Amino acid sequence: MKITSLARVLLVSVGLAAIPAGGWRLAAGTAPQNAAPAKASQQTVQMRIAGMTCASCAKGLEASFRNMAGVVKASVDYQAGQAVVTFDTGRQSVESLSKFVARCGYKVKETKVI
Ligand SMILES: [Cu+2]
Repeated sequence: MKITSLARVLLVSVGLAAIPAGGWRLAAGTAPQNAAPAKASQQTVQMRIAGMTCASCAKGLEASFRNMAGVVKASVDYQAGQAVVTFDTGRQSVESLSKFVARCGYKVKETKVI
């Protein structure tokens, strides 16, 4: 499941990079099979999160993170009040992830890129 969604994210990224504005038509002279996409740049952020009141909050937030485009890995710990999220910097940022947490009803107290 995890691998499948990661693969989907990668395929979508490759697709977006490979599809010209006009559609699937390949530009003359390009050789897509040789144009392996560069490994997406990734970052991991640790967030202190307030407002989680039970372990289910953490599980739910973790699942929500994992469904976000560009999120590679996510774990949320209720006891520690902390989330650790690895993301593709082309698709998410510390700011976008923080806003997402706020939209989920929690409060980001502190973030640290690790
Ligand atoms: Cu809860």
